[in-house]
Amino acid sequence: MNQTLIQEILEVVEQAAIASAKLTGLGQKDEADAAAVEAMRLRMGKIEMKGKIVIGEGERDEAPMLYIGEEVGSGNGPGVDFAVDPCEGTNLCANNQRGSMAVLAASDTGGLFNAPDFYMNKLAAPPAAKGKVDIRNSATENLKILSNCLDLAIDELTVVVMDRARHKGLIKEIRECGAKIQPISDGDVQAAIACGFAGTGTHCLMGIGAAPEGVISAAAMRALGGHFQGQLVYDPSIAQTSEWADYTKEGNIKRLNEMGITDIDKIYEANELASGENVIFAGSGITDGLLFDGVKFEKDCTRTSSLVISTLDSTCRFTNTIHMKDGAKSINL
Ligand code: VTB
Ligand code: MG
Ligand code: MG
Repeated sequence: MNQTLIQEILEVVEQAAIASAKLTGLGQKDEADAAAVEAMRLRMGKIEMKGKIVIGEGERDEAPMLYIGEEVGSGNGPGVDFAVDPCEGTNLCANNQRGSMAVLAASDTGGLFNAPDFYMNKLAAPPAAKGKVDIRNSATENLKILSNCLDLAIDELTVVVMDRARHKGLIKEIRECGAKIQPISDGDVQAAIACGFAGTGTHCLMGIGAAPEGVISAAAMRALGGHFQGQLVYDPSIAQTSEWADYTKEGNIKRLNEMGITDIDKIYEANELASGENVIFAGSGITDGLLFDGVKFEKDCTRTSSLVISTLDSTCRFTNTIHMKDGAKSINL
């Protein structure tokens, strides 16, 4: 992987964000997702690389584009593996709510955990708490550690938790500690990464979201030096999701084993989920959010706001791009 890849990858997420953003607020989540997928694939195709999707829109049969195993790019150049979520938070996009973004993680071949389409218990925290908080601890214990590491009182800490039935006990425990809960309906990738930056008002992400999104979050947190741990969830009584209405714990364990995952209770550190020599994360806002704004359409231009984190040059780049329309004479910056 090389430096020019950073710029190209930025453009990939920008184009996906613009494509989805054309459909924000229209209540069309599948269409917004499809538009982002198509735009992402088109821009990726122009990159000189032997790219491969390792986390994508699903298996080849159900996903016509950006399916797991799909080869992307020109076919020449460095080998790059991708975990993509072209429209992370499709509901947020469809309802014009905060936190939807086009997102991906890239690494050298074999550098990203091929996460199954399962759930994952996650813990994300700022760099100052890296390796100090631990997903094996209770929420109460972790909040005490976080308070020490950040030099903030517990009632000054904000913890993001997905608003789900499965988190009833967790939310109660966090409230009893006195910390502030920020419930989100979707979009735990953005919340996890927001923990990595001071000033976002988000100090911790706790709870269960999707595993593929966990790998993307881990890649970003590894690259910026934040804390991220994940543990797969295979018990439907813990996940409490309608998606798994017909699934059993035993069946899920069998599925994991078939995928080669035998240590089913393993706790994965960020550098195990994103283990490549180099890792790049890129996200571009579809709607406004914790990290950046969403796409803004103007008469003569379209404005995107993005973040690229890269271990190649140890940078976090917050970028504002004005995409000028053909014939634009004056741009009101
Ligand atoms: C999770 C979360 C994502 O969708 O995948 C969620 O990680 C789906 O969880 O950020 P449920 O099945 O419990 O609804 C997102 O919120 C959006 O992709
Ligand atoms: Mg998606
Ligand atoms: Mg998603």
